[in-house]
Amino acid sequence: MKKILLLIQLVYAATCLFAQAPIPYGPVPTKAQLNWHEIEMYCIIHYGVDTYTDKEWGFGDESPKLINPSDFNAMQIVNAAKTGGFKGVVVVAKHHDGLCLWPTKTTLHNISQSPWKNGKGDMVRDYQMACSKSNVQLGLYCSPWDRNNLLYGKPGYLDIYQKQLKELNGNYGPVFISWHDGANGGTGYYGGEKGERKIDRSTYYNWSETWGIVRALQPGAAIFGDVGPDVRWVGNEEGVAGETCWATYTPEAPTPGAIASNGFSQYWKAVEGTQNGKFWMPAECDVSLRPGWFYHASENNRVKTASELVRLYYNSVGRGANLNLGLSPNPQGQLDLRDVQELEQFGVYIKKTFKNNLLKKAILNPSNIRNGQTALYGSRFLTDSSRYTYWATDDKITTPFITAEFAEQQQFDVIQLRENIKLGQRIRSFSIDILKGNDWMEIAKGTSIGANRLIRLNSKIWASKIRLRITESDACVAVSHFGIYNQPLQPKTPTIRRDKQGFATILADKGQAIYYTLNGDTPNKNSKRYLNKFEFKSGGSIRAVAVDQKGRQSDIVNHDFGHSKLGWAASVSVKKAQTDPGLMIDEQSKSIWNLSFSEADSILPLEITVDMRTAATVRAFTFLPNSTGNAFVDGYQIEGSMDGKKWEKLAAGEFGNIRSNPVEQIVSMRKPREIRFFKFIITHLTGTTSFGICELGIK
Ligand code: FUL
Repeated sequence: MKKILLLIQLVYAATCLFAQAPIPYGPVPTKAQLNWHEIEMYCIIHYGVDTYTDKEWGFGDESPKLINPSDFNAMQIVNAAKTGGFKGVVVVAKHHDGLCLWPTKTTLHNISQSPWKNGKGDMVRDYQMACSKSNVQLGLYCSPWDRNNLLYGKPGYLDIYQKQLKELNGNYGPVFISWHDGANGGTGYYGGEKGERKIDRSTYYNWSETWGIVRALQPGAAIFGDVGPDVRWVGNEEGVAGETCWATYTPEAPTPGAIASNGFSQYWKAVEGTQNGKFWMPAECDVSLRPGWFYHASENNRVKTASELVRLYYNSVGRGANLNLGLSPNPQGQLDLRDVQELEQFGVYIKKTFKNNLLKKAILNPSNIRNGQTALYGSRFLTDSSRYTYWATDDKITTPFITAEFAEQQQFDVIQLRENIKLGQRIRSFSIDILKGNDWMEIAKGTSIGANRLIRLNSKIWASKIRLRITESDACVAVSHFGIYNQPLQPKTPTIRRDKQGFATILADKGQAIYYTLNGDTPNKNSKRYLNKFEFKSGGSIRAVAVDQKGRQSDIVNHDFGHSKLGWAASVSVKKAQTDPGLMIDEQSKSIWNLSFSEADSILPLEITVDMRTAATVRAFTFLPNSTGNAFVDGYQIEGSMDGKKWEKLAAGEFGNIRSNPVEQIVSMRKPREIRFFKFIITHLTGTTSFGICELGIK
């Protein structure tokens, strides 16, 4: 009897406590979404036929025989991600070219037809094993668009796609994310029929049924799609969320081509989400470590540096979104050393930054604690390691503050805040002050916190008293983390420029020595010291490092230059209204040659002829599109000539994924060519009304 009474009392006490907890506000994350938030950073791995054909989107007619890596090593790839601090990897099990990297029963176009492991291999299985060994979570991407499949675009394909999802989600253990993207329909091989297949992307895949399959097999997986259902695409492939970024979202149809005032190439409301939106649908920021998603040897000098990754981290994870970084194994089946090193340096830097929350040694004084229950909602929960214990205020208190007092002055340059998102996204805006003499001085402010909010100050600040003010909240606050941190000191990465005359300059902060290499080697204190600008007309790669007086090294900066364009002239085959063709060859990526048109057919094929004035050896052509245009060049042909009369076709093809990832496109030649003139012939455009070219060049 006594025991029963005690139990009743306990249940009563627990109910009281529960009743006093803040009521969740608005939509809240599911278990799968909570897990996704905790992961914060993961990598998506693109490897397949494109790795061997030097393309971003395979056409679908590539032979599986191309896949024959000498040293495929899932462990090396997964470990590199892990060392960088990434807690998951998403394996691209099938890309748009349709080649399945696992021995599927749904199509012969799969890894069993490749010479790798005599057709007995299964790359998805290798990744699964590597992930479970390294304690990294596995995610899977099976492209809905399949340019190989005969039935794509017809009703029969859905069954195949759903069966592929069943195999992947049923046979490889738990996955944390099921990734689905929006690229679909268009030209392709389609079982040999070739041509264009159009689909209605909102009905063709019967998403409710298709996602139902994933849900049933993988209840712990968050489902990513352009517009959710669990995780939304941020709307660019630059890895950047809006400065204000809500985890909640009321989807709207995208407005293709519209240019946002904040400079994003394609404005989707997804970049900021919706304050008080209908659904919990946080943003994923995807961006590749290299310019493209697949490996291209021509991009080996353009691997993002650790400090670029740090910037992306603050612009994605630091805004409550997740970072999905693209990794591109090489034809041998591993990541290049440079990619591994940048990941590692990035991981070390972030770890060092967040090792020590200085607020742990401060006395925290909140202006209000919910029901006065310090033990349940007090400020000590702000500096513990849990994301779900929290400081809360009384229901009516929506603009509280909290002061932090140190025994002595502290130096810091990063501020971190988190809400307990199990209770929804509640806070609209906040400010941070420091005490200067007798006055509070605001040093930072922002809107939206959610799962994570980081503010990186421009310079280090000293203070012994800091204050967090919640300036607007939709409900009483539930803050789970407040931290201040000090980034490791490191000289600023040098910058490299080349002027119109073809001279290269390397700049670093005062008092720092610069060392550089021109042969691709990693520069260090033993490399050539930079003293004056030098001639660099024919281009190539410059790598530089700054070293301060204490011997600390900056990040290494890489810059790939094409041939200098001094004296070049350009002309265009149509007489329509357009800006000066010279803008395409002025070495200024911001100046754009633009052309407006109504029907693509009326201007295509469109020829741009460039006279380089003297003959040059060409290893590759480069094309930088205008990322803010309505239309993009995705079909091209390149011709070369010595005299401007007799032309030879040098290359033709498609710029896959150019709309979503409008980076510089490089068309490499098998053999270097000696030419004086080249023609860039546009054979196809995606979209209508206007398009632009920032630069054309050679390497
Ligand atoms: C996009 C695809 O079209 C790209 O090729 C790449 O896979 C990227 C991650 O997603 O939608």
